[in-house]
Amino acid sequence: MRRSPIQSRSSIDRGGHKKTPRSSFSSLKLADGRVVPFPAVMGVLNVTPDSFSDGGKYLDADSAVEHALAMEAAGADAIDVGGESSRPVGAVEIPVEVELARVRPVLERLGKHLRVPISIDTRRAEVARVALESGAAIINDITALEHDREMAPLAARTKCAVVLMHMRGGPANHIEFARYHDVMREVVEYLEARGRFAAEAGIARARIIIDPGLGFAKTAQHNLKLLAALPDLCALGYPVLVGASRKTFVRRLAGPSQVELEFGTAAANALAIASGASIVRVHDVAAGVAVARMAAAIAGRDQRFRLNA
Ligand code: PMM
Repeated sequence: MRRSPIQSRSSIDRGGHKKTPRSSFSSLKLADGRVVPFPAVMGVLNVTPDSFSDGGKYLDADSAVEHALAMEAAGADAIDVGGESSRPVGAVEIPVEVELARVRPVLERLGKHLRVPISIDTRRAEVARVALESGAAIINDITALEHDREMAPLAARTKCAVVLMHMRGGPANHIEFARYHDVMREVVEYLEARGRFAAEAGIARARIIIDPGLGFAKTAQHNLKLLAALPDLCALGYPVLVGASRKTFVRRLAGPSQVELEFGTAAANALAIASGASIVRVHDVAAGVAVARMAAAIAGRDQRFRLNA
């Protein structure tokens, strides 16, 4: 019988304890020579009127750029700019021109002012192309290069890094597709296949990042199972990005107040890093950096945060 990728990779030590597989990557090396050390904190900059947690706050370019610079000063290792909302209920599909009009002025200015890499959160090659021309180095594609067939060749040609996220359906209707026989197995198998697709399209393996897509066609139970199964995802051999920040399942479990949401996010991120995640995508960068430092040190992944003892 053919063994599944999960079975064949699960690592049980002699005492029968499950070991956390270590990612073989300690950093993301970008084609321009910049290095993003892991665990890394990616700050979210949504330039949308309706994103779930920060919709409407950074619509004008001045406040968006100011916020990006503040996140960099707070220790963000990358800034993820998005112009299309994917909130679980009520997201509106927008034409590419609208997405471009939102992100272009922000990207042009960030390209000149930001030292840390810019990531563009888009599923459209046209938007990604404009972002890369403005200096972006990472394409964060919530459809794992499926939505736009030009995306993979663009990424291969420009040698940028890519985030391949698991989702079903589209940004506006994904929650209708939150049905699985075995969510962990299905997500792992999907991301393994998309990683292979990206590599075959010519994207360097070391610049492929995978993401279980918490909240995208997932119920709270699905998200919890995926977080618990992160070591199996890490065992695929790609850096893993986790986006738990302020998502609905955190709101439901930890509570809706600002403090509850931030602590709930912190708990998810700490456990994700302890389980091998390489990048956490967050709204509150200062909190994310503190969590990354602490969790990395406890998990023995403290390459940047070593104490001088
Ligand atoms: N979540 C959102 C948007 N983009 N990209 C990746 N790779 N992973 C995520 O989990 C993710 C994403 C939605 O959250 P937001 O509206 O708070 O940005």
